Amino acid sequence: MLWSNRRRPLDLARRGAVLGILNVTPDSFSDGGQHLAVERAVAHGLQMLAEGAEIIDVGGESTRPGAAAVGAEEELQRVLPVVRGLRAAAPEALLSIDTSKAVVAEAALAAGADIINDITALRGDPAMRALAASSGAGVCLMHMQGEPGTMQAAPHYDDVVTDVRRFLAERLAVLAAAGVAAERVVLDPGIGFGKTPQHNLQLAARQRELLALGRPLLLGWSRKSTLGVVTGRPVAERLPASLAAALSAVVHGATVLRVHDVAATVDALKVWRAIDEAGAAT
Ligand code: PT1
Repeated sequence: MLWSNRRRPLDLARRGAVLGILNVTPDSFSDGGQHLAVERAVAHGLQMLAEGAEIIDVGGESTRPGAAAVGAEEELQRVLPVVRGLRAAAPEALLSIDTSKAVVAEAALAAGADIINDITALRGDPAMRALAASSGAGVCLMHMQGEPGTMQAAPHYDDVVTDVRRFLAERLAVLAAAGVAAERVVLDPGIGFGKTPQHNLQLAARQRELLALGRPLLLGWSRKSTLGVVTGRPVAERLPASLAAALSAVVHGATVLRVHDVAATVDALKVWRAIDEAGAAT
């Protein structure tokens, strides 16, 4: 156990918790104005909780390859009402805030978020480390080579798994020195963040080498372009591929799965868990 709010702990010794993606960007819920957009986003978060998500990840800045950065004011306006609304409607839920800006993370934590999900692994904003230490929030440390705007230009590694493992070990040490206990941290190899499809697939195949760092793993494969390369499918047709990647991740030891399609992923995990428990019982 380590990620929790005052009401509910999440058992991170148990594999296969679903984190539902709640993007609050202008392309997601905004036709019809700001008020409606907030209502719809909150409703979508509640829907994912009803489908069995353990955590809702609220994000106001797209970080997919080629995405442009947004300003702090804009990001705050997008995410804060949604965090507030979800916290009010779902006091038990675990909420994470997907941001690289300390002002956004701080306001979201004050509004009831429990976890900082910062794709820069707390390198992007110098104030983020102190906030992580003083707030007591959970932290997801993710590997990324480069920055979202340019990271897919020419990803290069000597050995991607060794490089990612070394990076995550270094970040764990930096955070420990800053007063963020390892018990609060989950690690993420950052699928699609400055990596070719082959790099991503190697990380999936050799996930166990990352587990050797002694922390739970979070994996985000949902609808990503590597799945498009493998299957030849456009983003709207990647659910089967996403389920296969999620199941592979959990079989290889992942604890948290970051997904768009919560109900389908929860079903897939139920089947895996039933098989796993039948094996354990014999
Ligand atoms: C992730 C993640 C994230 N992914 C965490 N946070 C995104 N902790 C946003 C593509 O190749 O994996 N872990 N926050 C979304 N980013 C991407 C990256 C989306 C690549 C799409 C692609 O299609």
